[in-house]
Amino acid sequence: MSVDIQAYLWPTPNGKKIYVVLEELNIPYDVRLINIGKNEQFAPEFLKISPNNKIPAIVDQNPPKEFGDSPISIFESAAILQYLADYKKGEGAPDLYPKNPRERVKVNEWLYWQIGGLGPMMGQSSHFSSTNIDYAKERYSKEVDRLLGVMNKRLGEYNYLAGDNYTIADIASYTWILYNDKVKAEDTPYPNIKAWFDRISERPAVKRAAEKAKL
Ligand SMILES: N[C@@H](CCC(=O)N[C@@H](CS)C(=O)NCC(=O)O)C(=O)O
Repeated sequence: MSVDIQAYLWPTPNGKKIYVVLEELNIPYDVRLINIGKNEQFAPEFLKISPNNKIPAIVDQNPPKEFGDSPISIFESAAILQYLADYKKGEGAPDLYPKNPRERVKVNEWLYWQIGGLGPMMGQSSHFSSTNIDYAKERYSKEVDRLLGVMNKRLGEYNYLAGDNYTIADIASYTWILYNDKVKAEDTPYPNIKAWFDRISERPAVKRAAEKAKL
C-alpha cells in the first residue's frame, strides 16, 4: 500500500527527530535511507528536495487542499516537525504544536533554540573532540555546557521545554540529548534534563522510533 509521506532519513540526531514525530503523530510513512557516509546526500535527485544536501527531508504526496494539487517537499527538520504536527496529525495523536498563540510562541522559541544553538554546538563540539585543536575543543564544549545549563534550569521550572506539555520542541532536543553521556550519567550535573529525558524515553512512540531508527 502506498502512503502519503516519504521520509528521506539517516539515523543521526536530526534524522531521528522525524522518526519520533511520525510515530507520535501516528502517520504511515516510507523511509528512504540517504547514506550521508557515502555522500548520497549529493545525488541530483535528492538535491531536488533538499538543496542544502542534508537529511532530513520529506515528500508529502497528498498535502491538504490549501497546498494545491501537487506533492510538496520539505527540508530542514524544524519545518518538517511544524508541517507534520499542523497538517498530518493521525488518529488519537497528541497535540504537539498548539494553535494557541501564546503557547505556540513558546514552542517556537525552544524549537529554534535547538536548531540554532544546541544542535550546531553539540555538532561542533563532537567534531573537534577528536582533534588536537584545544581552542576549538574548549570553546564548543563550554558552549554545550552553557546551553545544557539553560535547558536544565528551564526543565526545573516546567515539565517540558515549552511549558506543561510535550511538544515538537522536546522532540527536537531529545534526539540530541541521546548523544550526551554527561546528561545520562547517574551523577549528572543536569538532573532536570535527565528526568525529562527518561520520561520521554518511556513514551511508546519513542520506543517504536528507537526500534526503527536504532535511537
Ligand atoms: N538544520 C538542519 C541540519 C541538518 C543536518 O545537519 N543534517 C546532517 C545529518 S544530522 C547531514 O545531513 N549532513 C550531511 C552533510 O552535511 O553533507 C536540520 O535541522 O534539518
